[in-house]
Amino acid sequence: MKLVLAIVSNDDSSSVSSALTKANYQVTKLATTGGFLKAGNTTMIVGIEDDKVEDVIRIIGEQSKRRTEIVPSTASYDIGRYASFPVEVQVGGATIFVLEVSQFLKL
Ligand code: 2BA
Repeated sequence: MKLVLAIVSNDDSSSVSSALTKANYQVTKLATTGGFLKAGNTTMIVGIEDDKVEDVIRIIGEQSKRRTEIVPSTASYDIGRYASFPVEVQVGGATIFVLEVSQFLKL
């Protein structure tokens, strides 16, 4: 048995967990925080049989593809004067760990 830990952006967490649940996988979502950006992200925990690992990774990847989004940004030109302009940022993606499970119990 394997344990998949997938860290995804909060924006993708709902579609990732819905797609996994729809495909009959059991999922636990943890509210987590990235150490570098100190921003919230979501860690999914999925316990599965070994032959399901690829399918779970595929589903997570489909729902959390890296993409470019245009977001508004502001620049200050001199005291009291600001201009707003769009900038491209990369969002989405997933960081995935696959761990060996030595025991799986439900008491
Ligand atoms: P990613 O590499 O896509 O990582 C997204 C989040 O996944 C990370 O959030 C962290 O919560 C988790 N993560 C990634 N690799 C991990 C690992 N080996 N062990 C445990 N957790 C891991 P943040 O730490 O807030 O990082 C956000 C993004 O900032 C990263 O995106 C990466 O593009 C960049 N980054 C992270 N550390 C960096 C560093 N030391 N220097 C430059 N850029 C960094």
